[in-house]
Amino acid sequence: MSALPTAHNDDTIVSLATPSGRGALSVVRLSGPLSFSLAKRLAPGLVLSRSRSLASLFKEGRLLDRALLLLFPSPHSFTGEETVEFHLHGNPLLVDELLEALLSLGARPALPGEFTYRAFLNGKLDLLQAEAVDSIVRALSLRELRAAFQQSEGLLSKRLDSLREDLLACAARVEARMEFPEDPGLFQTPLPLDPLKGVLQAAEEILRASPLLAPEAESLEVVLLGRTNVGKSSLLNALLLKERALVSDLPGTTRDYLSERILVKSRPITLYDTAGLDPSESRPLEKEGMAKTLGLLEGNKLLLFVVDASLPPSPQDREIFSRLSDRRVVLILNKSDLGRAFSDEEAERLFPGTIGTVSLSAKKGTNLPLLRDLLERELLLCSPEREEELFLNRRQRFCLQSLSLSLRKAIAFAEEDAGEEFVAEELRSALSSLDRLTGRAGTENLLEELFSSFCVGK
Ligand SMILES: Nc1nc2c(ncn2[C@@H]2O[C@H](COP(=O)(O)OP(=O)(O)OP(=O)(O)O)[C@@H](O)[C@H]2O)c(=O)[nH]1
Ligand SMILES: [Mg+2]
Repeated sequence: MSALPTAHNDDTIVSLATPSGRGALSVVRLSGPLSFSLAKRLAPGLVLSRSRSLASLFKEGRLLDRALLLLFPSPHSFTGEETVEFHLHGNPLLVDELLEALLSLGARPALPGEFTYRAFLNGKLDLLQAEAVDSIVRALSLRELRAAFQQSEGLLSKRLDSLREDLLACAARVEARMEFPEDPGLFQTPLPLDPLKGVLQAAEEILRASPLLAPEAESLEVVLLGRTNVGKSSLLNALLLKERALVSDLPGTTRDYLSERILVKSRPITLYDTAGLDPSESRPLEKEGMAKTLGLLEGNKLLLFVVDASLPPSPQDREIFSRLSDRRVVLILNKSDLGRAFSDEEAERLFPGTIGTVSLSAKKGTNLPLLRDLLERELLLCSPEREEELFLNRRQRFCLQSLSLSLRKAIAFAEEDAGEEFVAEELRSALSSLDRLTGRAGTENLLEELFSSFCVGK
């Protein structure tokens, strides 16, 4: 990824801001000092004092499109620079024509994240808000989206600002004691232990308000497993609402496991379809597939144990099930459309200790909502929703953790009377972690890396 051109921030940059492809509209965003004049070159009829106009765009004397143009004078735009948005008809050919025209007039293609980067440089957003803009685009669940939006509005920034003020006040008191050791008035002021503990508590509260810290904690992982031919792949397809996995009436269809994400009540779940388990299997490829299935069972995954309920339970089912003791297992009685060879009660006796039983038909889709409800319940169990949530990314979490570590050390030094210098040193590093978190003090490398992971046009 090319570095963001910190030295060329007065270029006028352009990019498609909507997904490429056909649709009702495509939006092209142009930002930088030449924006208005370039727009005027393409749309001679444009009145620059109006914030929005329906304008005819011309390229080499030919009418290109009639488009809605939004004009944002500096500093009243997302980037803080003069900005024009072109709302074109949604055809990639038109977009290319417009981009080409703007580039030939002196604009340059925007790099990934460059619009947000400029907003940050121009003080429109702090680093946390800028990251939140990216999170809004990437959010996979409503819950994450809500948190990202609050963060883009400065929720976290405000809390960190007040935390910084308190921390500065503590640091100032410690530094003053070092500066004027002779001054009896100051010397008698104790080290600011309680205020420091308050700051530590506030920092740790922020960490705790992020229930879904790691991306893996956010997504429930669910493995479909069972004997061959019981309908695991059919169930995966039914939950995905598309024919993702091959289904056939021959046992051993699925050999390599595959994974897909689904949303349940707007939250992501990773589903694995696996090779059917047949303890009597001896063919090498099939055996390898089964070994992979068993490998997948590691970790804290929810297991959907699928059986064909239209046939009497087989010893193979029992054998597989016996290997799943102490795991979270849901019993799926599939093919119930073909009639049931045993009752729910018998099933529970044969396969005891599961967290639930769902009788369904993957083929007909019967009772799938019951399974989805059960999955939703499991999701909520892994992280109950709270009033206020923060979805911290790895970088943010790392800064907060270093902040809290430095504060702990500072408090320990203060408590054991180790000397002001030690306390002061830890407080300085706590402040620097905090400033790295909000972007008040960020090295250019960090910024470049961060923004270049955004989408182009953001
Ligand atoms: N009647 C009926 N047939 C089903 C149902 N679910 C699956 N089948 C059929 O059962 C056969 C096996 O289905 P698959 O989904 O390939 O089963 P699988 O467990 O993934 O099989 P392997 O990949 O071999 O392990 C296919 O012919 C499906 O159409 C169901 O709910 N009702
Ligand atoms: Mg299969």
